[in-house]
Amino acid sequence: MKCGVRKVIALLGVLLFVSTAVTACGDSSGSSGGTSFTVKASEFEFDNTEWSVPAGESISITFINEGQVQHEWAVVNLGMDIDKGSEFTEDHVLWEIEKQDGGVTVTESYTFDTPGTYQVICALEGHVDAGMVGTLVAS
Ligand SMILES: [Cu+2]
Repeated sequence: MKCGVRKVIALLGVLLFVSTAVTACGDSSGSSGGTSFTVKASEFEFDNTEWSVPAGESISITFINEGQVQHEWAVVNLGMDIDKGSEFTEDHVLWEIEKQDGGVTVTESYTFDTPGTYQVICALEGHVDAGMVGTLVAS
């Protein structure tokens, strides 16, 4: 009897561990990319934090603002990464999907001619500091 109870507890423990691991995997930011991909924005994160694209090819990016407030997806010029939002000026922007209202979906295309690792931010005030930062690698 006691042994059976212990087995049940052990089994519950394993199930809890597995479900936690699956949830963590589903929630955590991963990577995305290719010649077309989707970025979802919300308060205050992108659904991915890494994107990989082929340099020199037209990339189609669908941006979905799933949040309540405006968000954008701005690619920072090579070598101009910022550490905090207060450093940002429009001169930092190489290209961006401009700010969109909550619930809006747009698709835009851009070609990253120069290979490199680009910082991606939501440049709206406070959003970088809240965590809306990622990396795009063109290679
Ligand atoms: Cu934002």
